[in-house]
Amino acid sequence: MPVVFDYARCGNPTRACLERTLASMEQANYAFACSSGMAAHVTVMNLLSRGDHVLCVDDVYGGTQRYLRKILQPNADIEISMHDFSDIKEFKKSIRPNTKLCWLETPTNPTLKVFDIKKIAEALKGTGILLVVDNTFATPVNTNPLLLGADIVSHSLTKYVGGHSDVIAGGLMLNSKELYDRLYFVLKTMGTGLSAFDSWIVIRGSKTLAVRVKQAEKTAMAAAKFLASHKKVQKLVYPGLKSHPGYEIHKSQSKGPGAMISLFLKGGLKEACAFLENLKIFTLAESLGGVESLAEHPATMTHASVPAEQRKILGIDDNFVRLSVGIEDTEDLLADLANALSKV
Ligand code: P1T
Repeated sequence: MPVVFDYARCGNPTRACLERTLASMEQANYAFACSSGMAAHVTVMNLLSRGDHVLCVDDVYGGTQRYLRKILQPNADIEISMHDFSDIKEFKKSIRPNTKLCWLETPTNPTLKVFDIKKIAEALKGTGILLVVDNTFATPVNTNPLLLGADIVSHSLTKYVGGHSDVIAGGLMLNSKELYDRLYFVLKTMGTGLSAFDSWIVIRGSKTLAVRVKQAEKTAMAAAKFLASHKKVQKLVYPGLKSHPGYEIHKSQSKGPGAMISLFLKGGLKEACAFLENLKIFTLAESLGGVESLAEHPATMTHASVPAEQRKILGIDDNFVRLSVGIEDTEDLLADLANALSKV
């Protein structure tokens, strides 16, 4: 973090204060506060050169995929491949001689797949490939990927850390001074750093992060249990339930299950729309991690830009609704879900 503030694009005292907070949250030596989660991603991706390869997990935020597929690949001649990282032998096979960056989300957006950060980091040891973990869904309250071997942690601070859906911001946390210097050069040159005012908003939100996450998680667990056995639900995915295939892995690397739920209704688009239209407390909107509960339809909203065949493979179908559980009264939220389901 700069100690001399000569021009606010390069650094400002309020951003520096947030960066110290972010570093401590992830037990990192260094942090950057960026103008959005995507700005944080772009800052990291600018470490790449023409001909490099990015090994990306197959289920990531739609905007991340759009950037990789529609900008980085065609414009910068960067190779992209997307894989399920569950099988470490297969994972190792997907590494190419020109792989420079491995991009991981866990749990993933939107299908909540869980991957073993430690095993992936071990597989990359000695290769020089940077492991970046987008920790937005897990939050620093529950998971600290740097402690598990990641090189860089990325956050959309717009979500849980900001926490009030009133700011767009991103964060990067890391330990290496050499990497810090390279990233700082990109950030100051491209102007991907966060403004002083937005830094202040994120600092304010960060103070209640832990209590918000724990309250939301309590309701999310109750909601997941309720939904899992509901007759109108085809499948319920939540890392806190033993039915989740990554339950044990998640438990081993995370202090809590988080407050995101993937809900697959019986039926298709008609049923999903009826459910979404009848929710009263959950607001139909993109984004997540705020104090207010949100519901969205990944196939037509956050992940509409993911190619249809990839959506099919991942199960991002018309009957899929993503829930971000907020901190409203638990009983009220459960009643809202029950009422909306009764209208399907
Ligand atoms: O919106 P922004 O602050 O730029 O963050 C991008 C981003 C990065 N990483 C993850 C895991 C994300 O979920 C996001 C943004 N996601 C949404 C807006 C959404 O509704 O999923």
